[in-house]
Amino acid sequence: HTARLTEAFERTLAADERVEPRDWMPDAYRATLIRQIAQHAHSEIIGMQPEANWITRAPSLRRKAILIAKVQDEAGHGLYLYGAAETLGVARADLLDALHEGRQRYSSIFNYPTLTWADVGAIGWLVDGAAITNQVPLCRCSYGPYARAMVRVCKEESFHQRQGYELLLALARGTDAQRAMAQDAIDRWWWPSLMMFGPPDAESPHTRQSMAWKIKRHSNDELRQRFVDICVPQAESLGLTLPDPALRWNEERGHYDHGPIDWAEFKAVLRGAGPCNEQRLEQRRRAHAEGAWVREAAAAHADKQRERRAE
Ligand code: FAQ
Repeated sequence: HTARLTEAFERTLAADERVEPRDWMPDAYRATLIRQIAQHAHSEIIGMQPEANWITRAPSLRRKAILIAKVQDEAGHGLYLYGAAETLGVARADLLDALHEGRQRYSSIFNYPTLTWADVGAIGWLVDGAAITNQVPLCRCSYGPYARAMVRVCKEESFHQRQGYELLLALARGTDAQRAMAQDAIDRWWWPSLMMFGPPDAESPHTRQSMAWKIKRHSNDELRQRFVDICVPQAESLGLTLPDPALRWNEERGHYDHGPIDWAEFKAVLRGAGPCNEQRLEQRRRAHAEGAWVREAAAAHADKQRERRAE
């Protein structure tokens, strides 16, 4: 029986069709999706913190309105993603517990501080830029609910990326101090953005299987290279530099070569030893506790509605 189900599952993958929640799927496929989608959802909501740090200090009403909208979009992305994870048979409350207890991860990138206003621009340009590069192929992920969620998320993220680029462009064309602030932000966010794509292929335990299952469509290093190739000309048009003296066009490969990534730093951040790991989790736990009354009120309201309908 299982052999027949496995065969049907493999046929769906081979035909490039989507696996849907009611379809049979191998336990390990389900577990991998839960891990990746939950990590992705957690990243969206933890990712609200670094930028939210600047909402009250945005330099104009226009910039403030844009930033509030962006951070709100990230909350929305988290909700679609928790919803997609729930179709695999897990409860949102359990996923949040796993995040709060450090049993599930969120992206390394959100453990870095936002020190100046220019960091909001660098996050939009580089962090959202890396997120899009990684997520556009996920629109073709074999699991239907995740693939469909990615379509809207990517559209919103390309708006986020442009607002970051436009913000940096305004600073780059501003005073010397503004240009220096933009350059400093890029210097700090460049390398952590490259780490968002995950460990090098040779050290990535999940890539091979996830690619065979068509969850991932490209390896970590392929997407990282694609991102570097996109950013170099964009940095040139900003008139700012990327902090890597080894960056140069390789005619033979048809790609930019880049210098070595500090994987020890990446591992430290994953271990919880990044600059803001404790602060981010602490803030998340506090927000969850302070929101308990909202969840209780929503549940009471739903109960009342149900009772009324039953009358
Ligand atoms: N940070 O074998 P692999 C955003 C873990 S964008 C932390 O290569 P995989 C938008 C990995 O989980 C950011 N952990 O794993 C936004 C695994 O852990 P485990 C979120 C990382 O899954 C913008 C281990 O290392 N995007 O939020 C990282 O095949 C601005 C081995 O790695 C996504 O989550 C990392 N960077 O490939 C919001 C995209 N990299 O459990 C606000 C979806 C790896 O074995 C503001 N996810 N790990 O111990 C993916 O595409 C994949 O999961 C990868 C990792 C590519 C991240």
